[in-house]
Amino acid sequence: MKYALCIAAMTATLLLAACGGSRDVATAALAGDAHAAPAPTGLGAPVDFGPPQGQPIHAVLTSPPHVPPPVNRNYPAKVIVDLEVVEKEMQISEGVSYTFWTFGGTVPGSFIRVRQGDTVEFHLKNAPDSKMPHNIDLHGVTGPGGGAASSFTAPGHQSQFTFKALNQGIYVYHCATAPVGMHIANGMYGLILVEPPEGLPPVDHEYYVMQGDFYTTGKYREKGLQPFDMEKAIDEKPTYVLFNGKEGALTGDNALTAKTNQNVRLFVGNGGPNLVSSFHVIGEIFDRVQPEGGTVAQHNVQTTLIPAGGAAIVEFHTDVPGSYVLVDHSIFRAFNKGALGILKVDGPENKAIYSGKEVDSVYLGDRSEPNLKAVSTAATAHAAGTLTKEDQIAAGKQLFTGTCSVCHQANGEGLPNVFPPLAKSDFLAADPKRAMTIVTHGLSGKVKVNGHEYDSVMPPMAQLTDDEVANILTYVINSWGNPGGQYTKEEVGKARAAATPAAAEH
Ligand code: HEC
Ligand SMILES: [Cu+2]
Repeated sequence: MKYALCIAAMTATLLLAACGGSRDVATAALAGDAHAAPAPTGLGAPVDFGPPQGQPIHAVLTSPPHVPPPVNRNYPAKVIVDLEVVEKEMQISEGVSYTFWTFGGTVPGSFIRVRQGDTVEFHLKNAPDSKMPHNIDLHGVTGPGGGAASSFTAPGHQSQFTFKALNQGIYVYHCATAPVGMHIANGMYGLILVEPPEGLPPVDHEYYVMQGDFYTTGKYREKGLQPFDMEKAIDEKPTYVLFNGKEGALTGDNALTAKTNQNVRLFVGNGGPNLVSSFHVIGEIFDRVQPEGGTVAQHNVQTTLIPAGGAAIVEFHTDVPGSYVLVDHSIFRAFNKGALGILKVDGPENKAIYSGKEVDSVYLGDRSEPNLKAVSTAATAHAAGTLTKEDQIAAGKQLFTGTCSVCHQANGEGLPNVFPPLAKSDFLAADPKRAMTIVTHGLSGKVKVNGHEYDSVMPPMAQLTDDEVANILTYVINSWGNPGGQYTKEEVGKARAAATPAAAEH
């Protein structure tokens, strides 16, 4: 019938080609090409791996950055996955909390690992204290909605559906309950690995890293419980771009680890909801990448694109010890929105490959620190009305590191002819209040500090909140032989609002 229609329409050569083309594909599939050995590429009906064998197996689920062990099986099994949706308040940044919606209590959700051909019996539970219904759409599922319609689950209920893992690969799963964007923005995504029948080649470390963009009503690092901002989400203007749902989830004490001379495999997903990730590890070259989670591998890759709702398998060998920085190379996201993690490689130097000299502290600043405890202490004290000068100095010191120290140096001495000193600065002492305008609006033009002239530009530190600026300046004015004093959040707010750039003629 279709063929007859084609002939009837066969007035243009183009159409003829189109009809003939589609028929070739159909014939090839019917002729049984697809029933040969599992083909990594090409169209056609899937290989029938046969019914599940042996006893049902309960899937091992892991929290990020951990990955369950290889399935290590040479037959298809029935695998039971038990996943609970939990809505909970967690830290998104030091001193900043957010009500996340999670698969398994973490962002990203629990990592699921099965083998191609497995029959997966999926149990989705929604905790009784949830406020919202949720469901799950697994990109590794063949079937309408990837399981979404069959898994719609009200608070205090559970649903069950079964699917056969027909295609191997690394797949994103996510909640698909309306408003879908909001459920994803709140952290409802994770990864499921469908191993090829023969498994993946063994490596020394496997890690689970997933990027996501987050939208809060407050600014980046604004303290307290921050609600979701729908307008920012629609405008695709995230407040945070993060690996594993929290600023610092992969830095300091939480850094990923490896030794030199090891093979590392990262399963890197991107939950979105909006941004595409330019995933890069500073100082490493990916020896092998399976872009988009597909079967064809790329080699010698510097940066790999990970679409929202996509994932990649990234592998490299470690040669030189040191800290390797995972970033979204859309780089403001890394240094100003949180998309930054560390892989710490320990072992003997390899001078033949790399000579040495670490510049971590300056490059990463406070983002390589395990935490900003003093900062949240000060925020809590401020909220309670008990903030002391000592709290401010302690918090200011933390914030100074990495924000101001990048230029003015950790000891406040600056760099000759480039960055003026803050230590014993006569310019600062002459008018301490002016410093609030300098930090909030920047400074340019000629300035004379301690007898030396500087003619450069300090950009406005607009990412800092009023209380952060007050804390930093209170620290500065009480350090390195400066005259002492105190700044308040309110004063900084006024200086910011005055909106006239600092005059520099001195
Ligand atoms: C990107 C580099 C850079 C960063 C980051 C930076 N500054 Fe500056 N800062 C400068 C430069 C350059 C000048 C001099 C500008 C000029 O020549 O007009 C300056 C001048 C100043 C001055 C007046 C001159 C002096 O030495 O007393 C103060 C005060 C100051 N900065 C404080 C800060 C504080 C506090 C921070 C952190 C919140 C900070 N700066 C972050 C580059 C920077
Ligand atoms: Cu949901």
